[in-house]
Amino acid sequence: MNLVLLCGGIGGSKLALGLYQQFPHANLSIIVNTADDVDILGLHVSPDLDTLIYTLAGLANRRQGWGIQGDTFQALDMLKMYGHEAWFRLGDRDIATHLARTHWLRQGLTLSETADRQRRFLNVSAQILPMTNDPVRSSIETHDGWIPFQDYFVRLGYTVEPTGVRLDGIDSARAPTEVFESIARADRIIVAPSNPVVSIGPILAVPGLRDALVESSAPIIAVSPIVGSQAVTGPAAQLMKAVGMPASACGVGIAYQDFLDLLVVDASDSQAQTDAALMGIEARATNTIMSDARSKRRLARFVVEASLS
Ligand code: FO1
Repeated sequence: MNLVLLCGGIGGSKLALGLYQQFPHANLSIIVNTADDVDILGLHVSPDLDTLIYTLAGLANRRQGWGIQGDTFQALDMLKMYGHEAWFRLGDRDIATHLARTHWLRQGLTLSETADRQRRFLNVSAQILPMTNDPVRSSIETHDGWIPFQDYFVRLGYTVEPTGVRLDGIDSARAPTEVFESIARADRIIVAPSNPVVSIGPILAVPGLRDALVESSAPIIAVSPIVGSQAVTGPAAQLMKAVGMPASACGVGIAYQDFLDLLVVDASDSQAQTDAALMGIEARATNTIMSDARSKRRLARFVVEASLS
């Protein structure tokens, strides 16, 4: 079975892990957002790629979702002594990843090739596919002007009101061939419960990618990251409002309606299925909160099996 997952960072990686563990014999290809990538002191940091690969490799800091379990911050402490801002908390072992990636990129490898090397060295068997090898960066509009995504998310802890989202570089970005090939051979395509604006949005905005989904004959199932009017984690609801989308599970379905076959909503969200039906979106409810290994695998099984019936 060929499974394709469209994935952002923390929420997406949880479902990725569920699929990876529940379907160990499937060919799992994961298309990953790279619009959160950031340059820190010349190092290429790819938060969503790293969150995903660390999660599948069993290295992730499970409590915070990002970074490496048990990592230390001595390099960052030293950088502070040199007057460097330290709000983006790079751990020592994590810095090794960024050093290796940046070195490989300077040797001429593409981001896809670095991700493939990284996952092989960390014994991850899933195919990890950055959405593009070209630089695409999200910026958030606030009442004080535009700021880079990581400033909004990490430095300001998404406490400022977003009023718009921009994806610099998206028009000239190209998806690597393997991304289109994975979609073409997919038996199921799953859209993770990741932020529909700044995680899944950039993937869908890479020229040609959304069309490939619309044309795919594989069932496409999305899991809503919104329960009621709130995101399970992070600023998805605020960002959806900022770009004029209803901040609800149904709003997620509307955002994907042109290619979506099934929307999976949380069982506690009584309004979601009714609203989705009114919009002509087929929805099914289950527990979508992935708090432990069992619930991740259970949701993974649900989304794959739901598309059979
Ligand atoms: N998220 C935080 O909330 N605070 C951090 O200091 C932080 C550091 C960090 C370092 C490396 C990395 O790969 C990710 C990191 N993240 C941090 C997470 C990350 O920036 C966001 O979760 C994603 O960009 C949103 O998907």
